[in-house]
Amino acid sequence: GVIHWRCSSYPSIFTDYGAGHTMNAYTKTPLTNLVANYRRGYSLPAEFYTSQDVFDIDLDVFFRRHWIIVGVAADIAEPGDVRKVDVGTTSILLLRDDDMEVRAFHNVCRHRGARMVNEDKTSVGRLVCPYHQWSYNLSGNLVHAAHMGKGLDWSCHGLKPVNLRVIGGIIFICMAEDAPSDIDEIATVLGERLEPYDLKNARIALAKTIIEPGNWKLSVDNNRECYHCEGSHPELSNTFVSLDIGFDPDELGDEEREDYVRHCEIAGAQVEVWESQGFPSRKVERYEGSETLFRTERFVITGAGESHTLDGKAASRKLLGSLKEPRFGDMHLHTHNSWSHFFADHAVVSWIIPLAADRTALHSVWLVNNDAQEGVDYDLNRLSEVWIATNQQDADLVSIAQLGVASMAYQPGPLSEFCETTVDRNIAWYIERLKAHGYKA
Ligand code: 3BY
Ligand code: FES
Ligand code: FE
Repeated sequence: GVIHWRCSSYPSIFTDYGAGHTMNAYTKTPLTNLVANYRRGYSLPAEFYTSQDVFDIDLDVFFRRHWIIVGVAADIAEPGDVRKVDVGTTSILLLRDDDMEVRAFHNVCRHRGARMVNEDKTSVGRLVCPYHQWSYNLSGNLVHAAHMGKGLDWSCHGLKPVNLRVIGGIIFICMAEDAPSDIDEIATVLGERLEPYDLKNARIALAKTIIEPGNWKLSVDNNRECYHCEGSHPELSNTFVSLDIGFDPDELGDEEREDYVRHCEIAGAQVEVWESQGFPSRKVERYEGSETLFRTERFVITGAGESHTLDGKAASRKLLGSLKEPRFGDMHLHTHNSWSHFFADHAVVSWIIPLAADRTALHSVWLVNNDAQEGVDYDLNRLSEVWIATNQQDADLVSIAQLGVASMAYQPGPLSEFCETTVDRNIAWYIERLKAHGYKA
């Protein structure tokens, strides 16, 4: 029989989309046209995921001109601790200065511009450029430059600072001079929520980087839905039920629907209990209309109800910060380059950095109470196995998604109104931000 792939329910712009679509890595369609071709309720046209041009623009707009999460303060615990973060050709140093402040500088010497630090992680008294040994203290001031004569104004050759906010122990940076100001609102909401966990005094029990073989937007879109959870995340599914990821009620059996409705009622009531105890837990989300994409909510954990472990019980006996009660839900945080989950006993913070149009680094850290001892208070495998498995499963999904969108047969596909509304809003925010940065016809 005839296969009706030119299905009339698809808007004609997609049926005809093949014209500008090549397997070449470079787009032949200007981004402004691609933006105009985007249709709400669908995944993006292929070039958004495959083109080098779009990738370069994405890095500039979404990783230099918006706030991004690039780590946790616990990673640079001592004065002189330095962490290097590379975003495209830009290299940033995060460090702890002598006054215990976290700072962010461009990793570029003010003499002739050499990259100064080449290790991912190091510890220094001052930053010495390996080229001609110009040196900077941990506040970024130039403190040594030999044979430069009297004419050099040292005060205007310090390291270039990068906009930085440390919110509840999470490090946000923005490389633009005019960084979005709504970070203040996020600082208020998130600062209050993260306070009880005291993450700035937590310890990294495990840090792991994996490569997702796909575009950064496929990685984030994948994270925004749980449509794939049942099929791909057996470990996470023991404990994770999101309140508004949703199902088509008509497709659920009576028993399943009752279970889901009951979970929503219990979770809704629990959120109010937490709120009344002074722990903000209701959903706060910012997508379209907001410069910074942000979502947080405290979810009820199913199973034993304490943590994202295989059995749902806390993995660490020493809880984070001032917490006394292990049933404290799953406070989650989504931004356009991160997803994190905060439990009473540990937290897992994950953020992505695009490496190429079809390659993304996913960094994760598992945080525990500074006093918690491995093998005594927690078993590292039990603490980390659910999210290690989940992130790898997601990386594998991102990989097949990238392979598919790179094919000549791909055309933007319809999103589920029940399970993929956050994907839709994520994509709509992305397009809106491109337009706001001038990429519109
Ligand atoms: O919360 C997360 O990180 C997302 C939401 C649904 C699937 N994924 C686990
Ligand atoms: Fe750094 Fe010359 S480039 S000292
Ligand atoms: Fe997933």
